[in-house]
Amino acid sequence: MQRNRGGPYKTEAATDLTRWRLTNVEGRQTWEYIPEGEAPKRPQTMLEKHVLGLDTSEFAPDLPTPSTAEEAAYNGLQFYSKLQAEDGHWAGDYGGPLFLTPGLVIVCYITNTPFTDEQTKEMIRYLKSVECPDGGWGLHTEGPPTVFGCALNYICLRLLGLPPDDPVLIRARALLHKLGGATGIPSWGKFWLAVLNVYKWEGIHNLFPEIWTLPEWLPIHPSHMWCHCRQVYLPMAYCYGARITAKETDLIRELREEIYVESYDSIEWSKQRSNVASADLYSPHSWILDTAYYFLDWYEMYHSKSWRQKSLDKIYEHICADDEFTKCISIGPISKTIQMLVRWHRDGPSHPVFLLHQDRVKDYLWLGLDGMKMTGTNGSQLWDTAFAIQMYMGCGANKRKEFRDTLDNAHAWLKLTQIPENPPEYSKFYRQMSRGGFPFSTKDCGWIVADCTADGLKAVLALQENCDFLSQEIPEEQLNQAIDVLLSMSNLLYGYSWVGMGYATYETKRGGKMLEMLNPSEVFGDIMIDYPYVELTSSVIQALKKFSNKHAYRNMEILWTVHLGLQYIKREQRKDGSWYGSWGVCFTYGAWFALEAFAAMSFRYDYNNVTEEMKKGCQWLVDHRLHDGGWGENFEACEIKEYVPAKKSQTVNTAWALMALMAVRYPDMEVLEGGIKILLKRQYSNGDFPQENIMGVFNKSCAIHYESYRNIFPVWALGRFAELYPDHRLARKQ
Ligand code: LAN
Repeated sequence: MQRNRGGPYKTEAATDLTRWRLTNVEGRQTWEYIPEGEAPKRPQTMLEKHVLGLDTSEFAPDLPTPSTAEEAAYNGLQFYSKLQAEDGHWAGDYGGPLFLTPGLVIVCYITNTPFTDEQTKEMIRYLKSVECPDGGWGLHTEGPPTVFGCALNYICLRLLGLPPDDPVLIRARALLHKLGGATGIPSWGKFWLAVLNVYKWEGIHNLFPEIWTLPEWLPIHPSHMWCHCRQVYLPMAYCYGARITAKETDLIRELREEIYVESYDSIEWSKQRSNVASADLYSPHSWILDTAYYFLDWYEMYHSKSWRQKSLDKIYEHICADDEFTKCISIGPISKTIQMLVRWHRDGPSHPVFLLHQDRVKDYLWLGLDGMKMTGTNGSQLWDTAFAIQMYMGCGANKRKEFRDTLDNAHAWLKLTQIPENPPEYSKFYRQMSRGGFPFSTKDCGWIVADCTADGLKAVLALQENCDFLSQEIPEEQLNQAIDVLLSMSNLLYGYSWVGMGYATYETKRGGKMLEMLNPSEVFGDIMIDYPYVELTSSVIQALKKFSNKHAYRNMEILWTVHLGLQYIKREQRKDGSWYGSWGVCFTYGAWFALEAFAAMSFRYDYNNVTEEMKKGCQWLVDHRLHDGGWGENFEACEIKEYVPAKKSQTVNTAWALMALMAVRYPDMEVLEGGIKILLKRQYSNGDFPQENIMGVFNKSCAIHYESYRNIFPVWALGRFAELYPDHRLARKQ
């Protein structure tokens, strides 16, 4: 089935785009529409116009045509400075997954949380914009249609007010029926449909809320799971246990008639529990999981009421804690939405925490080129800003006066975003220490990530070591706290193999790989535990090394950690010399992180100490250039874990490959020239770059869009080339 490629693409606006304003306070991004008739208090900024696809020529006019990498990088930096938000961070679109907005719309429907007319129109526009070429929707914007995507987004549009005879819905319904109808929706979809009262709870395998009351030493206890998995199944189990179900309305009755092939009353619900359409299936149930379900489903028929209540109370306590720690943002969009539903159900619609949940819906709604969508987290603020700063510093921007404010403002924002305190009683809620760490998005969210901490720290160190004009400083003690966090996240103490030690994402690796046999999600891979990853390990190695070059704090431990980290990266290399990238598309992303780790550990071609792994890694990159001299990969590589070339080279993949090769000072200049020429050719005259294929991924199967990547990585690569090879004719004017 056909899929879309690339984007977001600008589509026809559903509202007057000139009336939208984006406010950025301490990283919190909110879009507001100024009602017709009311005069705007300020004109639109460059950032607003840019992300909405309006004319930005008054802010970002054409720049002198660059003929060298240095000039092109300079153009890119000038352009990107104009996109910095007023609070110092860089804001952008973080859409891509297509199973988020429907959940939110369902919860808002049930809890009577209104969207404004303009939000509604722009959400409808979004789903129309990302429809697959033959109709319907997939798991994400570059995926082929699935039952999950079609059923949820069909329902979403109906709840937003589209009539069933709208052409988009006619196409989606036909496709949904062709795929077998909504009975074959994967388990997370079954959950949403049951909550909305268009599917029976009986058609869902037991979500077993009681698991939360089992002893924590049991390997299957949720405290051993990956935090995202744990935090999603937590409120899901509550809804299941309490059977939270929407009140039947006419619309709900209509939906029951629209999304199934058979008549609603004739569906045998208990037979649908494991019914998952083949178009959706990525991780089939293991026989162990099926056996477990057999017993759990049997137990459900006779379950103890008091144990159930005790379990729900415990879950509720955990939900309250997460709401408190994250100011109702939660760790991600799914848990946020379901926790909002639970709080409404248990505490009532006027409870202050539910009201805060309603207010925090805005944080997840981004208005992009193609309409309004719920984003993968409440933004990618820290991640983008940390990389942006490293790009500026990598291009030597601190030497140009004109970028001082940009750098100073970003530094102030980074300072403010470092987490100042641990959540109260954090270990009771299976959290780890976070004081000193950096989150992926904002301080308010507060969930820290290992590589976000590492890259946040790298950015701060780069600024504080090289800019004498900063108006504030992050004191030594706080830098040390970031080191404390990073060392606390090492997997050494958790029995991970001594021959190497990789870093996981938000926490240490707490469970065995065997737990993956219990992955109930059907659509995602590797979600059960927090696995070690090449990218995260590399980021941490780089940060620790950079820190220990100038600071003596915990030096021995750092030495051990980086050594074992590199061993892990070596071990993860595939036979053909490549590294699989888990959070970016795909092998060029892996290669970039892996080779940077070697460089950080001072293994480089010009030091004459290249290892076999490095040679093979570089050779893999050289061998996988496309005919035009650049690099390009398609998202499918992430799913099948094999290299899949894109039709033409992609600037971001090209930049990653170049950064990797330059990091280790790969000596063949012709290879570098080929890539640099591509970047020079693709850049727009105002310093921006074209948006090409989607470059982010999670859990093997879902793509996610990082708007900043197309600006940051090409410019960083161009700047690195100009800094490293100043005498090269492509680098600088001779
Ligand atoms: C992210 C986004 C950032 C990403 C990196 C920092 C790039 C990575 O190096 C570590 C993992 C991390 C933090 C990450 C984890 C999973 C997230 C939060 C996401 C991909 C964004 C969305 C995704 C989340 C799980 C989406 C909700 C879906 C579920 C399956 C729960």
